[in-house]
Amino acid sequence: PTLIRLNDYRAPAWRVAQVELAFDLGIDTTEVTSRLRLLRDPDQHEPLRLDGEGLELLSITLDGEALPESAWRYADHVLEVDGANDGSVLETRVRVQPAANTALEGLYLSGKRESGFLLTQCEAQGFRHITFFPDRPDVLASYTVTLRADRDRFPVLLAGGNPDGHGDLENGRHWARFVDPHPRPSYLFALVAGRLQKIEQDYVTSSGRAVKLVIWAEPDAIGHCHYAMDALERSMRWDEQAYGREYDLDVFHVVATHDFNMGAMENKGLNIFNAKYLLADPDSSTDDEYRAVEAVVAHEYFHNWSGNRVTCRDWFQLSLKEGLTVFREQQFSADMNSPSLKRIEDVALLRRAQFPEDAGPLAHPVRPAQYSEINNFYTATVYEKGSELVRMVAGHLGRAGFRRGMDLYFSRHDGHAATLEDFLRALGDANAIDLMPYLAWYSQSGTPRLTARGHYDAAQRTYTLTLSQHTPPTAAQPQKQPLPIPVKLALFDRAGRMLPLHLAGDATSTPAATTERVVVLDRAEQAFVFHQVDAAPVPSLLRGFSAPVILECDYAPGELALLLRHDVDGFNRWEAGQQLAARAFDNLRDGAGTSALDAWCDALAALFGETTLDPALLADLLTPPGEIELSERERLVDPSRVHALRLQLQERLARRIGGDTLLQRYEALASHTNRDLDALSQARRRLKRRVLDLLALVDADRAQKLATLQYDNAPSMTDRLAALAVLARGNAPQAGAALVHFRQRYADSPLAMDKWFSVQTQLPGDIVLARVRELEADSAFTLKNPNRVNALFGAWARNNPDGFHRPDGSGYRLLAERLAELDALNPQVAARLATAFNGWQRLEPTRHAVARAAIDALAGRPGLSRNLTEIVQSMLH
Ligand code: B3K
Ligand code: ZN
Repeated sequence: PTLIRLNDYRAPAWRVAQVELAFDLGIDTTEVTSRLRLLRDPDQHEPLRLDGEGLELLSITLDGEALPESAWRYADHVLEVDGANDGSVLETRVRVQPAANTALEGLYLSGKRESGFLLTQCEAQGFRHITFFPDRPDVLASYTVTLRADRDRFPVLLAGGNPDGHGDLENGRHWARFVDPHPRPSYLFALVAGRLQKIEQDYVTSSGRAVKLVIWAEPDAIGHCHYAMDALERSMRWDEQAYGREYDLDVFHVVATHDFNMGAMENKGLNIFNAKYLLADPDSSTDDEYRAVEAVVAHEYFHNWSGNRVTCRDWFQLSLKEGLTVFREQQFSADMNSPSLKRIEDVALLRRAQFPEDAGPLAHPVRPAQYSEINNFYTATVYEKGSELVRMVAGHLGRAGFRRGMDLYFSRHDGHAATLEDFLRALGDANAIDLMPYLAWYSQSGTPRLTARGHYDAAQRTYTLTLSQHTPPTAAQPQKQPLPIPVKLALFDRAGRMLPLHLAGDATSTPAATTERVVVLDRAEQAFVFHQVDAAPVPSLLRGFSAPVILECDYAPGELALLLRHDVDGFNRWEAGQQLAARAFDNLRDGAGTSALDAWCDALAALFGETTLDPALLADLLTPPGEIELSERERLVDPSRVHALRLQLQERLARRIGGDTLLQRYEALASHTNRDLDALSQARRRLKRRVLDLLALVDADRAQKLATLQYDNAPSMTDRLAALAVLARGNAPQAGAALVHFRQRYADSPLAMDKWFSVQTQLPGDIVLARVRELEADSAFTLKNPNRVNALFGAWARNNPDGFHRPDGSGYRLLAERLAELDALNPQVAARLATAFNGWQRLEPTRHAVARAAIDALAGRPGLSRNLTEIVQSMLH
């Protein structure tokens, strides 16, 4: 397959000034008429070439004249047309087949043919499945879209932009038109047509523009859209206050669908959401899902500026909109909830999803240099690491400086397609700082290792901190260069107090010394000397996770325990606890010493008794790094052993706290029976879940009885699912009845049923495979629905490493077989699921051999999609 390279970028030879689209909508066939007013780059002399995939061309005219067959060619997904000039108008009419579209890209049907609705997904290259167009993000055009359809079957007709009239047609048909005043790339096109219901809200922007907010869903789901509406209003207000950005159309439509390849899509004026990230109600959504709805609603809304008004020049710049928008969404969520809990969640995700990606065969820079299939690059690296890069730069500039930079970025590039260089230049120009050194972070893959060594000189009263960096080679990049690494730090004395910092080289006029500051390591190694230090301090490094690196520092366990007990910042405490837990894990694995294990258990047992601690933070403190993260520390990975050791680690903690203490705490927490969403209620549920999990490790019987009670009396899905998880994971005698009850009670709620599938994939290692096979035979399972596929196969392969990595290779073979079937239906979803094989190269020899055989067999199948081929081939290299 051909590789697209960043270095080959050329400005388009042909642009489009105006697009007029007319759709005659039908479930089986839809006809699309397109009129493009073309602009030619006078310096380029290529013939007009338009992208188009799977289109049945019905007619084609140029400047009003029907074109003879000799004047155009349509082959290999390109339509080439002779005789076009600057200002020419090309009109094409094509036919597409929505109901037959199982890839869910372009125009497709959501739901059943009798009751479902039509919708589109264009990013990255779906528009070429709808009509002929130069389908690249640097071609910005003005859109007028007319939809025509049967009124009974499609009472609601929506497209992006402002409404511009509607009316009746003959034969029970009707029409609606939408005009978008803002030029935009084709990937932001969207339409929706069908029987949908709505909720509405009036909104006035801070400068006084009246906007109608409308959320659309199928009749049974419309009652679950109120939380999303509330989150949308808060997002809009927040972007006005934090970034001075207002909404820019008269209407903002949001639509929920159960059939969607990813989370949601920021189409201009017509966001489309996977129902999982839009619908929320206490009976079928967990607290975590409420927060995910809030975050994704905000994320898609924020794209209106970071992505839509200023878009990407090419897909290599994807992180320009995604990394930036994730960062903005993280800031928003931090403001709406607890900043330290949000930071914990984000760093945990980075370590669970991005670090392994960056250390394995799929490693790629935040700005990749090449790709075969762009849809494979909507990754944790582009999104989450991309956000960390923005965070580093924002930290460098400070709050006011970053805002100044963002203002300049938006005003300089409004209505245009930009690059990452443009972004850094605007931020730098607004602050008279050269930020270009940060560009290296965008082109270098792999996670840097930051090593810290401290030396205290009692005679001089100095503390010298030597920092060094090293990035191990990655798949396609053997050589690495040093990067600018901002290290936020503090020094603690042995009583747990922060010390004033006097850094050598700082201006003597520095006002009262601060206790926390940032030093930037921008070469391989550098020493920082602190003066007036009375005794050997304990350094707290990389505070707030100030750079996406792996810190290696040979702390004594007692020093980490001190930070865990005394740091004032919740995130830093958690971080010290995570490092200590990882060392405790090493203790158990190596059987040599228990000093870290003891320190970790003692510190947490002491914190467990502190009543002033936020219960949610305590829950997070009581959670050691996950199995994937712990596996990253192993040279050869035996997932079953990692699983067993991590259980043992938690069991030791539970014993140290004590079964009775856990029980008492559980009972105290269980006495609050409500389903309120305020922070304290959510925090109590979170801690209750964690305490019950720990109790299950020391007194399984007791915990399962409590879980059964909790399941039966649960006022909310959060409590219900937590209880069900304890029963299912422990393969408890009561699990069967609870699962039958759940299956029946939630049969009509797809989002709850997804949880029913997922929770059963967490059975212990040897028995889960049979369950996965039973579940895929269940009448509620289908390979055609991405959420269902991820709920079963994704949850099993990603969240139950012990249950997926069976030593006989049965897990690998099952996944590989299903991937091949899925690929024929939906290549995007298949390719993403295939990344669950990431890390296979580091498996111990037995599993390594059977994993290789399964991946080889998959790679050898004929007819795999470009999507899956690229992932599988990278895996094998
Ligand atoms: N921009 C979309 C993702 C599109 C994925 C295409 N395969 C959602 C988002 O990041 O907001
Ligand atoms: Zn996004």
